[in-house]
Amino acid sequence: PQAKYRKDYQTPDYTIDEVDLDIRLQDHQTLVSSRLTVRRQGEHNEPLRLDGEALKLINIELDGEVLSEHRFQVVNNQLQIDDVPEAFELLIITQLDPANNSALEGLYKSGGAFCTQCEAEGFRRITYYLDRPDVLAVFTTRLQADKDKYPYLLANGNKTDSGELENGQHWVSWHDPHPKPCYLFAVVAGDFDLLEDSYRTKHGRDVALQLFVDKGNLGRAEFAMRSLKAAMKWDEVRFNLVYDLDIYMIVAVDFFNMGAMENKGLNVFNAKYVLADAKTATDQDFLNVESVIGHEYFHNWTGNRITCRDWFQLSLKEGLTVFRDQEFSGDMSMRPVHRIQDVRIMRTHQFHEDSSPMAHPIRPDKVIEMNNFYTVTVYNKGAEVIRMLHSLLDEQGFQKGMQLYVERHDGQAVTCEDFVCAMEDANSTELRQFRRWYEQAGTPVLSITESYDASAERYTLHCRQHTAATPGQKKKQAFHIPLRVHFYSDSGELLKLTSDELKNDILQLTEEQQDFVFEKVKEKPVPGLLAGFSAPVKLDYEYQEKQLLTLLAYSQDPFICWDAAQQVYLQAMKKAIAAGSPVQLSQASLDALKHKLENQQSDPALVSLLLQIPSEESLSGEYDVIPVADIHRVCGELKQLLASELEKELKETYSSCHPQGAYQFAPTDIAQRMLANTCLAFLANLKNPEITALLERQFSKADNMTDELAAMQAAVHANHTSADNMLREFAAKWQSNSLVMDKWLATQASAARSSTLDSVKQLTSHGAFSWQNPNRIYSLVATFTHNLAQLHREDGEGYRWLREVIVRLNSSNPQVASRLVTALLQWRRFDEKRQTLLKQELKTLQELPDLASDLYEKVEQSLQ
Ligand code: B3K
Ligand code: ZN
Repeated sequence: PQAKYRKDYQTPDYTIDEVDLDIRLQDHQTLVSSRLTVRRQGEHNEPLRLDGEALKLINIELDGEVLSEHRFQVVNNQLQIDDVPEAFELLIITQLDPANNSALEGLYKSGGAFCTQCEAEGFRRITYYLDRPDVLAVFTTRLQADKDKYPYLLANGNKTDSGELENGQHWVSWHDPHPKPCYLFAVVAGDFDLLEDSYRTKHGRDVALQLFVDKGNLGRAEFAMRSLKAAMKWDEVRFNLVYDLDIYMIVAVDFFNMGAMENKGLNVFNAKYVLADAKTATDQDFLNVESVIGHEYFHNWTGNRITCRDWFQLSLKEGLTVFRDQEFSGDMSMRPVHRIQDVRIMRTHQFHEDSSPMAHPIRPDKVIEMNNFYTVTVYNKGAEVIRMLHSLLDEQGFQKGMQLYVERHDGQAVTCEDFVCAMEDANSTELRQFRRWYEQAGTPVLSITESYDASAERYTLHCRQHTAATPGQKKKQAFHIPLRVHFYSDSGELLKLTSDELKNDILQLTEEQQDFVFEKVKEKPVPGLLAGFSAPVKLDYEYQEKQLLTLLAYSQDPFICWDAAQQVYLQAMKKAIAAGSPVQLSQASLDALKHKLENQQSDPALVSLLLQIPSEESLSGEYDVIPVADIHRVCGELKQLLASELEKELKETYSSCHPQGAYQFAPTDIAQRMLANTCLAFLANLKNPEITALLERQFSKADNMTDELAAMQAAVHANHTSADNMLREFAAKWQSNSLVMDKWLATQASAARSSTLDSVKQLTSHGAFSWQNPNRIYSLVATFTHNLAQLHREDGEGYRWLREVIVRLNSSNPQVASRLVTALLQWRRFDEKRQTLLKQELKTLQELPDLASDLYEKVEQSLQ
């Protein structure tokens, strides 16, 4: 496999203005006729080179004449035609085998339906094409298939015609007036239940909304439809962006590598981000549906109308669209909860990636397999970079920038640089140094100390930033970091500190070292640093326990308040690891937490979040060499400690805060369930009959999946005696619902038991599992890879089994295999014994004769 570099970008030698596709769908012999209107760009005599993979070429005609063999050749997945005219029409006929396409890229079968996934480079598995995002064409698609099996034939744009044929076939044609890159192309054919609705845009356009789901699932589609309408409205109100076709379709499919895909006018979704009702989906599932439906809808402008010039620019659409979906979720409900969850993703997964062999800037410079770059860095750190711009320019300035970006670039394929320029020009400002966020990988560490001169009433913050080397980037330059700060008195009042450099609570860090001086400061303040998690950095400031408890009790900023609790836990756990002694919390800390529990009414969701201790994975982020056993020990001890010390308060809170009456998906109820279930998870560690009764009652009486699953998870994670019974009952009850059974698989894969690996292995033969379906694999295998202590067993059995799984998936679905291998790449972060074991598995993978490019890239990078 060959690497591609961002610096090598060249405009295409040819472009395609129109594409006319005729697709005759059959399980093993689908015929695709593609009629392309091609035009040379610039002066040159280069041949036309079209991308194509796993295709059977049946025929090519140029301007109506069959091309004889000597006029073209197929080499290295490219069809090359020499001596082509300035402008011409090309007809290409290819044959495909969708029923045997287990990689789920290009055209494939999901259950009984045909569907496609073309981003990033899947269209070349359908026909020969200029498969790059800067070639924008108008697509017309005619689909033909058996009418009984595939009553719905769907493609992008508007339906233009349809008809019946003899021998049970029918056809439908579609036209999409908006020029688009081929990665946004989609077709779906199948038999579905259809939920219909409509939306009138603020421009008065009536849009038909259609949601296609597997038969029998109509009742579980309503929430997704509601979310879609909310997203359409929100984008009009907050971003002034309005939908542009007369129809918007969403199809839910069971077999899908990722979450969903924003194909123009025809989104294809992983069913788990569409189907939700109280009985089978948790509150978190509902929130995920809302956010993914929003995300794909928001792509219609940020991604589809304005797309990426090349794939190195992926964050142009993904970082921005994640930022937009985060804001949508926050505006819809529970902003603090969403923000803290987003920060958790950054701290556990993105910081981890930033310190791994696959660390890359949000705009990568070098790519072997593009599918490897749909990462938390490009997506979530990309969104944090957009959020920093939003902080620096504020909402009004940011929206001015967005407006200019849309005006300038509608209908174009552009770069991250174009986006930053629009932000600069609209605000008459310069963001020269800010661009380093696009260029440099790695997580900056922000070290802060302070000094206070009581007699001069002067308070100074000394800030230093440093970013460790990442692969290919030895020396880092200083970032432009917006540091949001709040100051409190010891008794918790918000202090108004002033300095020329402090604007809207933000200090702008641009140097490696910088001091910020505040005058007329009457008492030494408690600094609430990085409020709102204002930059994707690691904060290194030695908080005293007393300061943390002040912030925990009084901070107005939910992130600071939550983070104060996290720091209390982290300090206690790290201390216990360093001393080799049991975890302890001071009486003051325990009292502070009790106080939160006793006064939970004002914000039960936040109390729930701040009680939750850091995961084993996030604690491991604190170490260069990860002490696996110690981490496992102290996490267990801290849970146990909190359960016993706070038993009374946890019980009282549990019984007082459970919502009354039937299940409702409403913020106040969600928040109460969050807190009640957090209390239950702690209490499950106390093995007494009263708690057993509590757990079992909630498990059997719950009228909703949130509470039912929470009880089972609490039991399993605490190794409670009721656990096995609950698992059995749950499986018996839900065996026919695969999305619910995914929760059952995941719960077992995350269990902190020495038998977990054995049960995971056994579960691969269970009826609820399948090696063909990514959702099943993610639930069981990917969840297991995040189970720190069980994956990193000392005997190396966890590694060995994971490697076997990866070998198996290397040939059937390399994208999924590649997601799983991540867990093995960080071998340098473990002790010598584990290093040896990990490297051995990586070497075994490296030597596979047919190693897919997805795995090749990561394994090579890791062993370098
Ligand atoms: N753009 C798609 C991701 C496609 C993944 C390709 N391997 C989903 C999204 O971000 O909305
Ligand atoms: Zn996206």
